[in-house]
Amino acid sequence: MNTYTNVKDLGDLHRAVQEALEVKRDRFAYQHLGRNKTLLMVFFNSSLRTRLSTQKAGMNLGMNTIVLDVNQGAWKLETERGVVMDGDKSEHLLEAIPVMGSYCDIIGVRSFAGLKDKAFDYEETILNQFIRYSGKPVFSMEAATGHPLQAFADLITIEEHKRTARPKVVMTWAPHPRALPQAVPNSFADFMNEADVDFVITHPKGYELDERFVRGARVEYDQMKALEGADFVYAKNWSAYRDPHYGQILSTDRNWTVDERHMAVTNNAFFMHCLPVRRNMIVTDEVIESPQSLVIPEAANREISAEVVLKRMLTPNP
Ligand code: AN0
Ligand code: CP
Repeated sequence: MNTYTNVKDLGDLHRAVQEALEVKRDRFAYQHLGRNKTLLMVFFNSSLRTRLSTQKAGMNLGMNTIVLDVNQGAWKLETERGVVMDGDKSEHLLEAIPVMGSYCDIIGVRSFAGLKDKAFDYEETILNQFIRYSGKPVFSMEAATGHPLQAFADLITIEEHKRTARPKVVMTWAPHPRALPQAVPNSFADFMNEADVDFVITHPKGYELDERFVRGARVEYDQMKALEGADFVYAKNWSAYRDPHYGQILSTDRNWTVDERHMAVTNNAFFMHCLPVRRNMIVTDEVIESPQSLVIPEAANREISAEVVLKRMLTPNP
């Protein structure tokens, strides 16, 4: 595996989940694979889970890891080509990337959508430059349009907890005070569309996601109706995708905050969120603290999804 940016890079998804469950049973079984190999994790944005779980996954595989926080101590990087660099940016990404590539064997990149220039974001300009110029296998640690390590961990969590062969999974928009990217809901939709689940998306009008991720999924604008009979409730905020409102907040309606009233119409559903979560905006204290809440095991599975991806990148001719 040379890149990991979306669900297709995993190939057979059922096999990938089985591999994840096998890795989880003995996460040190492949320690020899990463011997004398270096993982570089490059962060343009903050992180708790991705930073810790991916580093832990690398350690499980015997790798050495280096973490670079681009905004703390590195030179300020220009990302656009053709710019006269007479401002505060001292270095161009086009030099920085091959230099970073020369010090490592695998690179993970976190680079959120700026939410200002939709074409720049949706062309995955920064992630693709890493793929093109680093000379090394590259994986997304949440880039502009996707967060595939998260969605893979979410799928593993659903597989571990499902009570029926084909559970109903509802992804619901919920309010948030700041404009957030569409990466997490895009990837979750991408994975659910490939998985054996009954997948429904619910959000206020205006929050329609990119069709390339939604594909044939059912979109239901009545949140309560969407949640009826759900086995899993996956909450997430995102900003508008469609023009002319790209990156904007169109609603802060707290009726969409997942509370006990919402959970009551479900099939005693499990509650999921990728974290970090703002309590009593996205979900109430009662729901996130309830026995049905999977947010902690879901975050723990980030170690497993990262380990499968690194293991595949380390395996010669898989
Ligand atoms: C980010 C997002 O919504 O994409 C990261 C989630 C994993 N969340 C925030 O910035 C709060
Ligand atoms: N879910 C997730 O990616 O969390 P972090 O932003 O803390 O890495």
